[in-house]
Amino acid sequence: MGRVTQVSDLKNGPCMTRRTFLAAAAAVGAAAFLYSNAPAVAAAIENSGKRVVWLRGSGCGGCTSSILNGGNPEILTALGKISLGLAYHDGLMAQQGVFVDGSPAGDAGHNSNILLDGLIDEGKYVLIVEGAILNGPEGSGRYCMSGATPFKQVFMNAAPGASCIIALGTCASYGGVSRLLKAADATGVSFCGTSRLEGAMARYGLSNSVINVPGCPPNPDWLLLTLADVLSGVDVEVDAYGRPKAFFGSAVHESCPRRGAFDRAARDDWFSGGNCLYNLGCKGMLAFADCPSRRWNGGASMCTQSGGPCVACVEPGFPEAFMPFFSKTESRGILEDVDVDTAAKIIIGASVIGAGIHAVKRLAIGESGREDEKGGKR
Ligand code: FSX
Repeated sequence: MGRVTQVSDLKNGPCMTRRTFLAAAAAVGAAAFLYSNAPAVAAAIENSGKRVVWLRGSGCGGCTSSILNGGNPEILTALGKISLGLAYHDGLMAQQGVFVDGSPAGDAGHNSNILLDGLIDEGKYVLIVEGAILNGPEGSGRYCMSGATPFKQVFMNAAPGASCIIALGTCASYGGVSRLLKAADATGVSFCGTSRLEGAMARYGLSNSVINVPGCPPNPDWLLLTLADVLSGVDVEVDAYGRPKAFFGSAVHESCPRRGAFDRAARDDWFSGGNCLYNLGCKGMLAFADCPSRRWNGGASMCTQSGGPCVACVEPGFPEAFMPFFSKTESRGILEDVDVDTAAKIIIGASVIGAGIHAVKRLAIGESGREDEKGGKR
């Protein structure tokens, strides 16, 4: 992560290093950032000649919906502002297929298979992958088909020519909800849960660089700003789970709008109150995302603000590590025997160093000073 790109090299405007670029993006949100920096990003993207190919595997479609619902800026304005060429997205393209309206479709303008093959031949695109990659049954990948081809094969065809891969959503990042069905043998692009070895890249012997933009669904800002970075040639600094630190560097608990209630030990035992949601299963201490400061739906609100306990949807262990969603964290054994107030202090410290759930658990156990059966500190 040593390279520092001068964005000013790419456009007329104020000098901006990688660090200030990311900091500005994280601080002001996509709307303000794109409105003030769009000419720079657009110039960089035009010069780069890069396009985006967007593939969709096993998911609910909520990732695309979330991006389309990003009202500030809405997606068309955002794409126009950064001159982004979205070359392929099977859910947003016009009707395409072998036959369209009863007539054979034998060209790239009407047949998405031909279009995608042509883009793959040309290479040098940013590949967005949405949804998990399924290997079942028995390694065939046929539980998730794209036309007549297993999605697994479509991904394997497209990945090598990508200059960068963005895994969009928790399914594409870590396997997500699809991992609950064991027979599906689901995996994310570079991770399966917390395991890199089980991720699709390692399994299929691929080596492209991958950035994870998790969330079930992801916030539109996270994708738009990551794309702006990638397409501008700016390095994106990521954490141990491949997430941009600018968006996933601190625990939701740290700046939760109900944090004051937590500190006063004012915790609700049923929904619709105005206090801390910890007793209702909130996992904000274990979820690393900037939802409280960025918020959703054009900055209107976020889960805990609107009364819903955080379910840690951005984490590699989501969903099974955090289920049942409405049970207290201690009862899942995640924090073991550390009481919630001690854990909260440790987690704030862990946020500072950008630690994820495993580091939090390790720190929590370390602070409790327990010894394992072999006599060593765990
Ligand atoms: Fe997964 Fe996307 Fe959750 Fe859904 O397609 S990240 S199930 S919101 O939408 O992949």
